[in-house]
Amino acid sequence: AFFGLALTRRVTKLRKGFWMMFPGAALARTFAQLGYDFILIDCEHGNIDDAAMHAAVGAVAAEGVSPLVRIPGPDNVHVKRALDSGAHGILCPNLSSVEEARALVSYAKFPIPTKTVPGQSSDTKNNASVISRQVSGIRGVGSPFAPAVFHQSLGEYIRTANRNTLVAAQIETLAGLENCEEIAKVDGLDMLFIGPNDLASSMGYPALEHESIPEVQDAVERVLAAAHAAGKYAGMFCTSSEQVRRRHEQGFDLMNLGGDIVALQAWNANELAKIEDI
Ligand code: 3PY
Repeated sequence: AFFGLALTRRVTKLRKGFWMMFPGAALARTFAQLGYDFILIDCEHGNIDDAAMHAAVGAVAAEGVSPLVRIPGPDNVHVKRALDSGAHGILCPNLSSVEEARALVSYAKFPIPTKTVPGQSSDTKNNASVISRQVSGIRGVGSPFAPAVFHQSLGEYIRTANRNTLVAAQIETLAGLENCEEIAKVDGLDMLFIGPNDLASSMGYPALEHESIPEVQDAVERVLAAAHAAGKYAGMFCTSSEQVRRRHEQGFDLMNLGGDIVALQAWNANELAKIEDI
């Protein structure tokens, strides 16, 4: 089990996934059928707009796989749009401070009722205690799409979404690194996910060389330790099965095995090289 996080009735673990930057429900469904636990739909750097995000989220969830959305930035509107599409979780890039982490969580969580409905006993379906141990936030009510993706009524979705949706923050700036221990402790934040290219960049190194820079690898260890010390998950961006295995053995909880564009380029480069003479 993925630290006991019940994302849906069918999905009980998130371990390895695939990174999607191209739009398309058919593409999303194809990736979801390959045996991954999650598909990350990248709305930060990917070519995926709002409508394409909705299509991909629905297609992935229908296969019993968790759709996670990387939002463009730490913005209430982005969090709302992603969760309203039915995403099982959000990944926020460039998170650098405790204040940003608290704000992110509040955008992702429905307000927890503090009062009961007049005339209803406290154990009715509106019972606030169902989610009282969860973090309260300012997420707006309204989407009919997320409940449909979760096969729930709107009321049921509102009562359970706070604990069924994952909130993950990318640590990929020097400031985020410096604050990672405190960020990890923020209630309602489930995961620190390392963006190694941006992290290396922010530390003054060439982005793509991160694997061979000891200072960056020390930073990776620091973020991993910070997440686990706070009882949270640690995620790592990977581009090969070797990296996924190494990061898994290092203790990371969630990794992606590269993504669509990388896979397409690699297959084409490999196959094309074999017919260079033609
Ligand atoms: C990074 O490596 O910086 C990422 O955010 C992954 O795309």
